[in-house]
Amino acid sequence: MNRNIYICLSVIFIVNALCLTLSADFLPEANWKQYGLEYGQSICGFTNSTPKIDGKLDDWKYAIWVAFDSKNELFRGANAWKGKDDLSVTWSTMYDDKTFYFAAAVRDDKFAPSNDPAQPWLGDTIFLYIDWENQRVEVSSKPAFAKIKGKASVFDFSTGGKNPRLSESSISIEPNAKLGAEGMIYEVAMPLEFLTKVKITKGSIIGFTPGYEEGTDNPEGKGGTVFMDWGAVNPDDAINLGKLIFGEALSVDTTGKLATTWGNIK
Ligand SMILES: [Ca+2]
Ligand SMILES: [Ca+2]
Repeated sequence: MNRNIYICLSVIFIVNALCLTLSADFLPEANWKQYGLEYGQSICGFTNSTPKIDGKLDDWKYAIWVAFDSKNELFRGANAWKGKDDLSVTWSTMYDDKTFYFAAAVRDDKFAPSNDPAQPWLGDTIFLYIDWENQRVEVSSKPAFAKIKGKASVFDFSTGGKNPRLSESSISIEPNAKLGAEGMIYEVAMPLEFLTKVKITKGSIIGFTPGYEEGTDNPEGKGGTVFMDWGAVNPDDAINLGKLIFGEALSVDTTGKLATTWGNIK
C-alpha cells in the first residue's frame, strides 16, 4: 500500500514539474528572416487580444522579433562590447486600433540604470526613434523607457516635446533570470493618440529603430560607452531608420500570410 502511495505521489510530482516547465514564460528568438524581410525591415503585427503589461511575454508568441546581438548593431562601443551575454536586445512591436505596443528581452550581465529621472540616458535606457510620416526628414517621436529608483517610466524626448502625454503610457520593466544575471523584459503600451496624428492602419509604413543606450555615464566602467540600433547608424537622422510595416493579425499560422502581405506592399 505504502509503495502505491509513493508511486502515486511521484507521478503527481512529475506531472506537476512538466506542467510548470510547459507553462514557463515565453522568451523570444529572432524570427524576422522567416517572413521574407531584408535586414532593416520588420512587421508590426495586429493583435486581437490586448497584451497584459506585466513584463511577461506570453502574449507575444506570434509576434515578429529582431535581435541586436552583433557588431552590425553597434553605433557606439565596438571596442567595449563583450558579446551577446554582455548585452543583446531581442525586440518586437504589435498594434491594435488604439495602441502601439513594444517589447524587448534584454540579455545583460549588469543592469545599471540612471538615478536621475531627468537624465535616464546616463544608465540603461531604451529609446524608440520613429518617423511616422516616413518622409525620411524628421524623427517625429522619440519615446524612452527606463527603470529609475525601481520605477519603470516612459519619457518623451521628441524635439520640442511633441508627445507630452507619453508618460501616462503603461510600462513594465522586470528582471528575468533566463536572460543572464541582470537581464530584463520591457513591455510597453503607448496609445497611438499620444504619439501621432498620422492614421496608422494595415499597410502603413514608418521609419523605425529601437536604440539601446547602456549609459553615457558608462556605469559598467568599460573601455567606452555602448549604443545598439538597427544597422549601427545615427538614429537621430530619420534617413538612417529601418522600416516597420503595419501588417495582418498575428496568429499561429502567421508566417505565410505576413510574407504575402509584405510582398504585395513592396
Ligand atoms: Ca505581458
Ligand atoms: Ca552588460
